[in-house]
Amino acid sequence: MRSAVGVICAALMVTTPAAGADVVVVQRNKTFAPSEVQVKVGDRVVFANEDEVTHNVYSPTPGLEFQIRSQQPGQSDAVSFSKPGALEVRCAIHPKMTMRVTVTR
Ligand SMILES: [Cu+2]
Repeated sequence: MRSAVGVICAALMVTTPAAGADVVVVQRNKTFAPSEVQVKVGDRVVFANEDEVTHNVYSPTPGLEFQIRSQQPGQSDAVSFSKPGALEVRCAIHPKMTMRVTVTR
């Protein structure tokens, strides 16, 4: 059992209304789909848990950290990005789950 990752950072806001577009990333069979997305600053990535298990999506990328925390099956949470960068996105519960979000201007 992996210990909870201590990523606690308010640099990015979760569930914030934004003028940008929404890009949906689903979690299914303990996998992110798609495994890579590209968005613009101000867009939101909506992480939708379509699995039958709880996930905990977060990014440890320095300066672009976020953490949704415990996300139940059927739950969706949006993350918006205030600056460009390449984020590694992971699940704190399932270490094999990874994906990438690239944010551009
Ligand atoms: Cu997970």
